[in-house]
Amino acid sequence: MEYSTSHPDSSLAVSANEIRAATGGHTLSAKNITLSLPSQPLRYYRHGWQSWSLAAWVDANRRIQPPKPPILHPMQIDPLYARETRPHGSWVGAVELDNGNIFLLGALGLDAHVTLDGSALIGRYESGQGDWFVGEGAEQEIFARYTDLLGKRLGEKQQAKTPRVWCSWYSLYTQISEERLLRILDGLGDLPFDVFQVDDGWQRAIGDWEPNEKFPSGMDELAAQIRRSGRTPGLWLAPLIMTPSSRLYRQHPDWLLHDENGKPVSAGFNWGEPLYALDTTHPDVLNWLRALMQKVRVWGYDYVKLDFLYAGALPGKRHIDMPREQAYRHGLTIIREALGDAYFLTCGAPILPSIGLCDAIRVGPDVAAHWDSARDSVLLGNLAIPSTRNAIRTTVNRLWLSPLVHTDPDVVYFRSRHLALTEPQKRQLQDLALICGYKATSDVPAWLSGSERAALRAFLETEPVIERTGRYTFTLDGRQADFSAAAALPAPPTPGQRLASTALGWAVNSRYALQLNGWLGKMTVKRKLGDSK
Ligand code: 9PG
Repeated sequence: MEYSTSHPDSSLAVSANEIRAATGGHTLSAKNITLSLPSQPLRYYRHGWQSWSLAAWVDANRRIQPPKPPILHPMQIDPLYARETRPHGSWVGAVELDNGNIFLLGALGLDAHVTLDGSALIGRYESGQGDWFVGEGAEQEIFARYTDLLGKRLGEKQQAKTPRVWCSWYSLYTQISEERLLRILDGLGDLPFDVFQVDDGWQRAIGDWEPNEKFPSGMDELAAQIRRSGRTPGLWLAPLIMTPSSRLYRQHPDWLLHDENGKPVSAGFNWGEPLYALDTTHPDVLNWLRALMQKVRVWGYDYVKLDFLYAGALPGKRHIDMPREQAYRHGLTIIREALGDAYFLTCGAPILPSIGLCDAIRVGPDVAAHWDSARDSVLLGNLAIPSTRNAIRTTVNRLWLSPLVHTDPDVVYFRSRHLALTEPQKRQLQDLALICGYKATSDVPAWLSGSERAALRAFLETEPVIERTGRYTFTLDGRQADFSAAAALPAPPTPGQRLASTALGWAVNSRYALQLNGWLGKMTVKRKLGDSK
């Protein structure tokens, strides 16, 4: 079957079932689809699998090596495609045609991948056949057409408003305690935050979602205190993973996702331990998840951030055999039901399978107190590692999702204390949050000067008129914002750097290197907290 674009000398060959006309293009049903483009395109839009995975326009001639170290692959990319160096991405791919149009191939179902091979754009469903949208047009319009169709299949957001959130992670990291959080809650005074969100550090272990000794009054009492201050209590959990030090791991080894050989599937490495995934097709796991979500609601948390969710969609052998993203979506459906009307933010989440079942998705990697690290981005080639530039790059390339779901760009900074960002860098991050309409910070009130606190208040109160003037350019109440420099990829490594890269990649690919790195990070946070109660 032939599919023609408006391009003067192109006819794109498609082998597929029935092609139906849709606004801006066509839809068709196929397991595999190959579109022959009129010529090899210059740039390719690659869309990473989950929140933290890179989304960017890349030079189509550039082979992007998998990020290092490989031990982190399950938590940063779709591990199934770790060896793919052709331009590729999850569910959707797009190219720039030489008439200035964008040509887009996007899956309308789960478990799909798009790859560019020379001048052929290839789409593939992992299991069975599924629907595709193929279209050509101006960039914003063609992505909007794809988004419309996705919304019809997967559902759209239900909550109208995004809350303004104070989140504990990007100042205190795991060094939280009931006492410290209550002091901060008090220090926020009348700053207009809707939600006070407790992040990682309250739990006994990853898997044991009970308060540890730093929360002696219990999580319900903390929620009540937050509520008394006039804010909505928020809580972080990572319900689809567990670590070997948890009781859950010892008690329910059969709940883990296993590979074909019966070995537990790696979900990455964090907190100094390997991570394992729960099998969301196991009835006992689903009952446990339902009860956990209900418990969190009974404690009093009405804003819930669920993290490391990709684990539910990793490749593996499941209790009930079903495609991996469908298995994840099945688990998420039960979670959503149990959460009732709570505001539900997904993080570390495979993007398409989360749409329609949550209120917000984190659409980039974590911000950090620094802009960019040459070690991480050039030597390790890792653009999913926490850094403010990495967060901006991927978020700005995922704004097309905003009609479907609230897009969380991660927190912004107003402090200058304990921060290695310049004023323009901080401003870029703040502007992106205004564009997303999602406002959050972790700044500790005691770290803010009077003028910084005033700037934070103004940010929380403002709702500027946003206009998009280009791929990376916007105006906010007439003021220009340009993310082009942040969105660009770092230059490829020089021959000398490639050598260093190999050595470093090898050196950090071990639990000991990651444990050392984690320990150093913890010491830095402790030092910062030591001089500011
Ligand atoms: C809590 C944090 C915060 C944060 C989340 C998530 O690739 N990585 O090694 C990696 C580790 C942690 C991480 C993101 C990536 O952070 O995004 O907001 O909740 O967990 O532990």
